Amino acid sequence: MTIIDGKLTAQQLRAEIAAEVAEMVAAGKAAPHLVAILVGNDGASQTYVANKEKMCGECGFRSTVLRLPAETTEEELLARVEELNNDPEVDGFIVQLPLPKHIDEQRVIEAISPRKDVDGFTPINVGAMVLGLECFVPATPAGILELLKRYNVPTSGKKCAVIGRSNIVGRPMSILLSQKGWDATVTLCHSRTANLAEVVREADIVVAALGIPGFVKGDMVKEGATVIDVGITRVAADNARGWRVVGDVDYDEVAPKCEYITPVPGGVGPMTIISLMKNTLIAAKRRK
Ligand code: L34
Repeated sequence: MTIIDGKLTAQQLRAEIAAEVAEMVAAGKAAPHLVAILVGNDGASQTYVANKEKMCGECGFRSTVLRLPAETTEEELLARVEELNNDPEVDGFIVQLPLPKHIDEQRVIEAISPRKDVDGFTPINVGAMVLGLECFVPATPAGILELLKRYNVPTSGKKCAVIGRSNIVGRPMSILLSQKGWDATVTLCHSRTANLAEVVREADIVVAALGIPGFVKGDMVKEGATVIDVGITRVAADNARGWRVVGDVDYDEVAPKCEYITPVPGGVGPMTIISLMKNTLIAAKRRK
C-alpha cells in the first residue's frame, strides 16, 4: 500500500510554477494576478480561500481576496464579477462556492468571462472540456489526474467508479478519465445508483466525491484498488480547534486493501489549490 502524498506533490508543482513566474518577472512581465471573491462567513470556505491566497504568495503571484458580507445581493455580486471581467490587472478570478442561499450560483458562474474562469466552471469551459478542446480544467479533477500521473497509476482500460455527480468534481472527473490519453472505463455513481457497493467493488480506481464522511467501507473496495478521497467534511473533535477534517473513505478499513490511497487532509485538497495556480499561470500567459 502506497499513500499518495498530495501535500508533497503540490510542493513539487509549486516549485515548478514559482520558477516559471520568476522567469516571467525577470523578462519584465507582470506576475500572474488571481482574485478570489468570498461571500459570507463560512468557516471552511475561509480556510480554503486563505490557503489559496497563501499559495499565490508562494508561487510569486499577486492575489486579492474580495470579502463580501453574507447579505450581498445577487446584483451586487454580478456587478463585482463584471468589474473583474473588465479589469486589465486581473488574469483570473474565482467565486468561492457555496454562495449564500439567496444567490443563484449558476447565474453568477455564467457571468464570469470564460477567459478569466480559472475554476473552469463556465458553460464555455465545461463544453470545451467535454469536447477535449483547450480549456481551464476544474482544479480538483485536474489535481487528481496529476496525482495519478505522478504516481504512475495506470488508467488505460481500467474500471473507474466515480461516486458523486457534482459539477465541480464528480461529473468533470468522470468525463476526463474516459477521454483519450486516460482511457478509463468510467461509471458515474450517485444517490440513485442501484447496487452501488457492487459497482464500486468492481473498480480498479475509486474516486469518492459525495461528501458523506466514511461512506466507502472496506468491503466496498477490491483488493489492489486505487482510492482517491475527495471528501473534506468538518466533524466535531476533542482538540484545540474543536473540529477535524474527515474524508468520504473509511481510511482504516480501506487503506490495507489498496495499492494506492490518498489521505485526508494532505491528499486531494492541496492538489486542488496548486491546480488553480496552474490555471492562473496559463490565463496570465494567454493574456500577455
Ligand atoms: N469556486 N469553490 C470554487 N472553486 C473551488 O475549487 C472550490 N473548492 C471546493 C469548495 N468550493 C470551491 C475548493 O477550493 C473545495 N475546495 C478545497 C480547497 C482547499 C482544500 C480543500 C478543499 C484544502 O486546503 N484542504 C486541505 C486542508 C483542509 C482543512 O484543513 O480544512 C487538505 O489537506 O485537504
